[in-house]
Amino acid sequence: MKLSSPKTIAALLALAVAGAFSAHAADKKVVVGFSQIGAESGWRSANTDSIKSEAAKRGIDLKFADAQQKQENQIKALRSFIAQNVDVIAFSPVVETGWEPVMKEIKKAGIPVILSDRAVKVTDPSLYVTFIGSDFVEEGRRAGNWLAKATGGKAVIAELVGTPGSAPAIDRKKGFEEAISKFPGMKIVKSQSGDFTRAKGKEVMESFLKSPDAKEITALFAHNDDMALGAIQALEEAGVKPGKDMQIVSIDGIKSAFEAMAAGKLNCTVECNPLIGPQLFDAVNAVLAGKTLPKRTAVQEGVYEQSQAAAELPNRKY
Ligand code: GYE
Repeated sequence: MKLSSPKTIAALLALAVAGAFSAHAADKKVVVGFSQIGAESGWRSANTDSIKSEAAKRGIDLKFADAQQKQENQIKALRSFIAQNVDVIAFSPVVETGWEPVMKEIKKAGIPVILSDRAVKVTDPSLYVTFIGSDFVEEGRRAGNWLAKATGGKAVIAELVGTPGSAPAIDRKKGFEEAISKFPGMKIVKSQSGDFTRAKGKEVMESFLKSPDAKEITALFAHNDDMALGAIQALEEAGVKPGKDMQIVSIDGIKSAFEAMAAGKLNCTVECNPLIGPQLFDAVNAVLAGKTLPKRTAVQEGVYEQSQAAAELPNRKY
């Protein structure tokens, strides 16, 4: 065979291309686009840290976008991930609805989607591979059951709701209401959104305290710790003793909630684990390896009271 024959040249070229390609494939990093909701709470910051540090540990090229609690920003980020042709898209949807069009675009581009932390409402379940997150209805139930036990089934309750339309706000309310419905002496008399932030939690609690029937309130259910912590500040400023004059239960289990419990100001926190980075990237690898994943992966979590706070504090990782 003559070295200069067209056939030989074509064969050599093919070899060179294949070699270059496989070398590229070997050092090519997995690229994951992640659209985060924002930085609204201690939970969220811990969640972001978990995702970023796990990606770094595994050598994954993470394109991280913060949506500042706005769905339109998340949709923009998702479209930019399509344009960048990332290997996998993951996101934590701020609200449940309105995702179908952009998720169809992602599917058309052939990019697998993993939902992290919050769920979406879509008619076509093939628009995502798996949802990794907590059971928010169960968390609401746990908060309601704890309050029923602590108050002997008698409580006039104020509720600080999470972001309107978000899965945790909808589901936690549902679970809590279901649990307290078994107790005729328990009723919610005030319910308003504090958008999962400390500042809004404080503001809404201040407005609750200004209402003529404020003195009747004996308990507070906050959909997350940050809002409860804001409310605690409002109560203290108004001369009401949080944790004593008013029983307070919230959800997440962040370190500052344990500190507030140890100080006797918060009564109970229901755990919602934000450290889902490792599970998320396990799912990314499984998807890229062509494995089938369960449609839903739950996160393990518990319920903690004041009496456990001091012992548990040193163990808290978020
Ligand atoms: O409880 C809250 C955060 O989606 C579970 O979002 C999450 C919630 C969490 O802002 O603190």
